[in-house]
Amino acid sequence: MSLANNLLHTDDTIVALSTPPGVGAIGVVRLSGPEALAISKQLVALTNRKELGHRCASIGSLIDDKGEVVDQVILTYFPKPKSYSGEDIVEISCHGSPVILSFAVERAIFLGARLAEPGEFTQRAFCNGRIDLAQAEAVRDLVEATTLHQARVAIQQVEGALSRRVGPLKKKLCDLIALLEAGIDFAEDDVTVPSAVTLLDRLEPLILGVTSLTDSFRFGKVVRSGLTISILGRPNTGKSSLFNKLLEKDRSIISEAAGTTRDQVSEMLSIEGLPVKLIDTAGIRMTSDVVEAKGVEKSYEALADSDLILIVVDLSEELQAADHELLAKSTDDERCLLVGNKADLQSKVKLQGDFAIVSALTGEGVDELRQAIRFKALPEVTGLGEGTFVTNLRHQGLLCDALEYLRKAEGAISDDVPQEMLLLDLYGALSSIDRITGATSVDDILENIFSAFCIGK
Ligand SMILES: Nc1nc2c(ncn2[C@@H]2O[C@H](COP(=O)(O)OP(=O)(O)OP(=O)(O)O)[C@@H](O)[C@H]2O)c(=O)[nH]1
Ligand SMILES: [Mg+2]
Repeated sequence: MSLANNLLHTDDTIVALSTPPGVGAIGVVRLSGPEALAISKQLVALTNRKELGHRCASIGSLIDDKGEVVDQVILTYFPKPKSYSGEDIVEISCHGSPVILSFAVERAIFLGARLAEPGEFTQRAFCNGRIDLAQAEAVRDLVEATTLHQARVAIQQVEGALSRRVGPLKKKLCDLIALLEAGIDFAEDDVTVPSAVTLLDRLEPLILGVTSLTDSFRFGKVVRSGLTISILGRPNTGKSSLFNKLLEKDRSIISEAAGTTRDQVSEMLSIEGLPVKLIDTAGIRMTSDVVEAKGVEKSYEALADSDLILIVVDLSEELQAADHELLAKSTDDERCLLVGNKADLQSKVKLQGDFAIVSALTGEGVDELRQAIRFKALPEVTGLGEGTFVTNLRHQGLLCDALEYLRKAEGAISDDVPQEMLLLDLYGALSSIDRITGATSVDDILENIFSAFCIGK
């Protein structure tokens, strides 16, 4: 059965292994639903007590159908409604043998539980109003985080950071819809039809709010999927040395011969918590060597796919034609970050504008370069916490849809289109926003109309 079929089916009890399959020191079997407590009582004989305490650990024996002991386990009972799923939950920590864990799950199924679908505990948390949709999606991001920084952002969203930003926008939209509905439905009851100026005044902050969210996706994408950084420069400037230094291992070949790197070398790493694909490229120069020329071609290709480009120049030598070409590029392309290398040697170059100074040989300035990379990829945007960035492509799509509807509504007001038509656009925006956090019911809007206008005289 798929999750969609299960969506409204939450009156049974589900069971699953919550820790990864395979051998471990412990493995946790989790039950959620109305029979969770009853099933766990038949599954485990408590050692010291008759009843499980609320939210505390109790020791017991996992037993088979004949009452024979299979394992010594710890039970934790989280009574509804303040559990993760909003239902009764019992977690059984067994010793981490796959045989014991399968036995516990199978025995729970025999006693009346059903094997949980992937994500079903979180789905129940959503159905029981413990979390909204955006929070549920962030749980998945948290579980899949590959850097600590991604985890920190995801946990902020699990705690509702994004929902708290979307919520007030949705409230403003509902207010505006209520204002229009009341004007249309109760026109005879002396409810004034809102003027175009009033409507535009109300619409403007909504458009701004949604725009600032869609703009944040540029940064949210960096947090979620990371970024691609290529290192570019003429031969022998120390690109491979810098690549290895950032990577903290000798991955790329370094030599004093110009044209050492001929093919692209790439590695994944974390820079200040951001997942990065770092690419070392062949030094850019005119060359008659066919293989090296191919490498140079690839270096230019790497440019196109990169979110950030480190342009490396050798400070210990006068700038050459290839350097000037790349420097011109770095001023035109805002993805470029200029890096002056070989700071340990006598400098013959004076760089202009923004740049970082490093020595790939001694490591001097490399930490500062990491910070500069992080700042360039993720500037401190207007006081927004990173948890409020839109990190999810689905959310971004829905916000763009909402924005389109709001802009249409704005045009409709200016063109004096009938307010019924305007409402259609606003409902369109609401339905897109609803799909981020969960639905607004007709009751929400009605309640808003009546509370705001005291109709019912
Ligand atoms: N003194 C000093 N030498 C460096 C520094 N960085 C690199 N070198 C030396 O410069 C030479 C070239 O370094 P590479 O890292 O191979 O340069 P590259 O830019 O990758 O060169 P190609 O792959 O040929 O394009 C080597 O002899 C390095 O040891 C530095 O910061 N200071
Ligand atoms: Mg190289």
